[in-house]
Amino acid sequence: MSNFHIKHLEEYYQVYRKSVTNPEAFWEEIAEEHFLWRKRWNNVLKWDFSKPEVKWFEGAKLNITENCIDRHLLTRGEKTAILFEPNDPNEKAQHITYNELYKRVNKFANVLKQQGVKKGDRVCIYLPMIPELAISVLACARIGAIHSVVFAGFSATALATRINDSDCRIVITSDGSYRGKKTIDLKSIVDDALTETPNVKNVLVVKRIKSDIHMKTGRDKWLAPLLDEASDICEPEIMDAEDPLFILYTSGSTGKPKGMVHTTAGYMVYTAFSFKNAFQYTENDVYWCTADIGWITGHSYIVYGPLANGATTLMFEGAPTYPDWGRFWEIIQKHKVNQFYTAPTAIRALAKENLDFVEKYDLSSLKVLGTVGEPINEEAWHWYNDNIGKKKCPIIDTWWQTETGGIMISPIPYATPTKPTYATLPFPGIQPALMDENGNEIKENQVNGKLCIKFPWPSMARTIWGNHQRYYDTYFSAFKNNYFTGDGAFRDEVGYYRITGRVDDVIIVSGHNLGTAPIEDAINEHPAVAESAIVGFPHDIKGNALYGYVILKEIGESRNHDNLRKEINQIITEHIGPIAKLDKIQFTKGLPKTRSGKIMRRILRKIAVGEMDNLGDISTLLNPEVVEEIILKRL
Ligand code: 7RM
Repeated sequence: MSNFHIKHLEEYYQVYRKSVTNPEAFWEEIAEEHFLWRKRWNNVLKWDFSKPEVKWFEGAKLNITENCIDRHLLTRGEKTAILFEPNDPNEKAQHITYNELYKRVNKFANVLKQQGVKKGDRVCIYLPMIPELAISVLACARIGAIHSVVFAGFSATALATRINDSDCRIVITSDGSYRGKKTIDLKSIVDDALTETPNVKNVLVVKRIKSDIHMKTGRDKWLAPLLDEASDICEPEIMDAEDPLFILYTSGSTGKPKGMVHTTAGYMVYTAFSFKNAFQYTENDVYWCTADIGWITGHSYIVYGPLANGATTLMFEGAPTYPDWGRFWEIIQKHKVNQFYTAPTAIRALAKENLDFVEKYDLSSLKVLGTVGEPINEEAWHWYNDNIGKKKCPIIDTWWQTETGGIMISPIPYATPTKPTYATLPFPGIQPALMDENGNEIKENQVNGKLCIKFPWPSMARTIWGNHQRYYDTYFSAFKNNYFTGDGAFRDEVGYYRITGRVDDVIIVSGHNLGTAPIEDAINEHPAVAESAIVGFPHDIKGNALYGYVILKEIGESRNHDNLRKEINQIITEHIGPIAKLDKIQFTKGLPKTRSGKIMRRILRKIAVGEMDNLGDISTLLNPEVVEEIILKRL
């Protein structure tokens, strides 16, 4: 039996039991066997959720890039570490070997040093999905600088807020980026942002689109000539286990974005461990996660987790729609991808298109399919299972958060029997709890509750940058001695978890707790429906009533809308019961989404209750224009 690579359900239960009976021994064994340490730890774990304070592997010394790169050189030097697939299908893919990655990271690290970056300094990275993004992340880690990657779809204002919050003095960006048919002038967004960031003195610019851009003398420098002159050897900075590795901002329901701080050793151990088990990666596999490195999914499961396992990790620069809706499937065929990890929102968008886009390609290399980011509805799950996995690939519905650093609840493929819409079982070392209205743990099965984690795990965030009090208030104040996730969950008769959505998405109708996800699932079963979102609005009798925003497929557009409304409520009645029927159904062309594809229910809720002048900041939305359409056609 191996703690690090679980292969049967039986083994899962054994490993799980061990991990909760003696967590310290469990993680110590994994840490000892699978990583390179410069000095051993004194304590495996010290914790106190009332502060909160959590320390894993205290006293240990290491560098995460030695674990992700150097130690693979002897056995995997010529293996592809990063497989880069450009936006333009006619541009050649790049196979960056571990040997080459070692040199490029070291050169980049030496450039950062030469620019005055020191251990503990914050470095803002604002780059598209090109190899330099992964390389600059690793270069920071090499010298002990704290990276703060900002997703390159964010606006100048959002970028400036993040730069100032963690006081980054240097920004790494590019002259532009390609996405589908568009080129985006990233550098001018940075220029705009930097009018509001007095402390940034230094901008390093990667050339990607070879455009003639404005370079501010004394501040902006092209990266290529600096890299050319830099040595390809850079001794790793030896870090303490609990030294910060990176900051990553996540937006809360209120207030400015929270800079979640992740530290070195625990994050490394857990992302490596969870990558191996969640994807069942074996040596010659090609693994592809479609997320952007600007999100936690990209940090943990494009960069650190895969590289710590010596894997080949594919990075895709482009969009799923370019040159057409077949691009994902074309890439899977071209690079014989074995594990594919994407978001339900992408699956739903792809499922709306003609199946010919899928059927043109040979997807037989696939072994594991993953989803992350939001609940996957039953219809999308089956579409993914039938058409992409051909019913032969387990689907791992992985639940986790920026704050958790790694996958928390997910099937282990080929071990855990899957169940559509269920994230199933906790990973070893993860101790979930469901809480009732009074803050007490519910021990029974077949119950709904608020999802907490009652024991620390190695990759949990340690604080919010510059605001430990907010960290406590947000996550540790609602349930004493528990980390509160903000999500609701249902636990079925065998102990499988189904994430029902953010707890603030729970709507109480006539005294019944209704999660938005199951209702949306039911609606999405209607053949004319592409996507939907439910919110509550006050109702004299029921307390709350339900307002549904529904996107129709083409076949729906031509049909009588009143009939469609009746049919949708009929489906809801069949799936959940008449209690969950919608009072209002508004058909719309789009739903307001965050840049990571999550529906912004907050905005929909405000519109449903008629608080249109008080929508808050909608500038960070992916598609702010849909808000106007929704307001105009409000019922
Ligand atoms: C990895 C990531 C976190 C929130 C989380 C949930 C929702 C994520 C699932 C999910 C249902 C899933 N980080 N969420 N995964 N809900 N099933 N498999 O997404 O910080 O950006 O978001 O996303 O509400 O709290 S995140």
